[in-house]
Amino acid sequence: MTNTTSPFPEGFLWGGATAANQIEGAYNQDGKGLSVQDVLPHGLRSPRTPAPTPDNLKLEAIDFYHHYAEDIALFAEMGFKVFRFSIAWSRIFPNGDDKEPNEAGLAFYDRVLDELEKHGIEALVTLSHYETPLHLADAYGGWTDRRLINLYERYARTLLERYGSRVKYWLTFNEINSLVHEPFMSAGIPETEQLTEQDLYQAMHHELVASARATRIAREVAPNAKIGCMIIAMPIYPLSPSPQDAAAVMDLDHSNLAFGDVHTRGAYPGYFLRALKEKGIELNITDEDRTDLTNTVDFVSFSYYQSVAHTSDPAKLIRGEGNIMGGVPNPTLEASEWGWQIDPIGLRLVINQFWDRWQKPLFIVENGFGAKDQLVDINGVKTVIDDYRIAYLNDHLVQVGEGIADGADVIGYTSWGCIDLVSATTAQLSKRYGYIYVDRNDDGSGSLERFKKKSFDWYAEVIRTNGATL
Ligand code: BGP
Repeated sequence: MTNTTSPFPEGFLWGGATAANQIEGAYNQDGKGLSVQDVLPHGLRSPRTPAPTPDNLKLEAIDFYHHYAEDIALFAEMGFKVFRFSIAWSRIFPNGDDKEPNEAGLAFYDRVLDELEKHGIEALVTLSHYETPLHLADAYGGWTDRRLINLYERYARTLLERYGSRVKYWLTFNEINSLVHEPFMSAGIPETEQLTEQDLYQAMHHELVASARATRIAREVAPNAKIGCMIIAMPIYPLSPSPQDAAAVMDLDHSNLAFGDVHTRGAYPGYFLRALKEKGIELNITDEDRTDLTNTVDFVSFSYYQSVAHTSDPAKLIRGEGNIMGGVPNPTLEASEWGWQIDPIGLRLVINQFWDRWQKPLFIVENGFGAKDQLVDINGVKTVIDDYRIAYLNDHLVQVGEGIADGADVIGYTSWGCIDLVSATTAQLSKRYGYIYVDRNDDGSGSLERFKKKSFDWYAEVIRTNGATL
């Protein structure tokens, strides 16, 4: 339905987002190999284990592997136009460096796509969402090794050839700017004492080249596919009005914007090369790399949860809880239970900044509110009265509307964790984001039954009216 009072354009892609390791479970079924997530039982700040342990909730997750039809039907009931999910690299190439793909793994995603098509839901696929095959971490040192570019190319080509006519929107790496902050989870890089910044930035370069290669391959084998980069967006405010603080903000902002610049301009920006030089880092960039990087993306996607403040004063530089990207807490903002500061207006700022800078369509592929939910019984129906989640999402979507009214080309919005899933940072289920409650607890107990929360109907109405009810 079109509505003249909504700033959202017709055809706006409303939906939800997930990642394989956080929903699928079935971690060793049908030939799947291990990924780094299978040995990270307690989230990103805890050490990995040598092998999977029973306390790792991701091994079973919410068992989307066997519940996908039921879950997609619920997304369809909300009116989803698009569903974001990732393909588990180690389901397709169990070790990452196998010569041939695992047909059983490919067939699973065919079934998921069949189901989406049945309901007229567009697929948005992330090629690599914090799921590097474990063998590539153990035998290669993850993305520090240049050979991963070719291995990723083989993987990307396999997927683009197989699903290129069915999947229109693709993301190359989830939150690619997280690599230097979370090397193991983000890029399978073992966090040993020998690991240097030089290694990390070289690994970043390898991912950027691999990302551009995926774009190049898509042009060859899947001409209708639209390829996007995916970065963590985070507005950064000066802690004080001093020019020194403003300059510190610019520098920190540059360290994120560089990823969008490379993906949209096809080369490293000068400010970034300067920053590397000042750190004593020299990237090994081949001529072929330079040519690869010129394959720029069709759109820019990003996650948005929070903003931060920043200062030039080292004494005040105390990292906020739950913030993996640097900066300090902003004294003017409230935070979630996990210390993520809530800032809807920041989303409008980011939309404007990215649109002004890159002039590429923008896709908000993650945004949401993690909270502890209480399942209640209302007249015999189990539900969650999640007014706090509705408020967060409503306030953020109003700002998306503002950004669109400002002139930005925003093509879609997929809220994070549209169905409850295992949290990336805490590895728990009690940090919930969904419109759909999944009966599973942090101790692993629960029936896996699905229940609609209050936000389920709220979001369905937002989609039905194309945002006019916000
Ligand atoms: C992003 C990741 C997601 C997701 C989200 C929420 O950084 O791309 O995988 O999990 O953050 O984080 P968390 O699950 O820790 O609340």
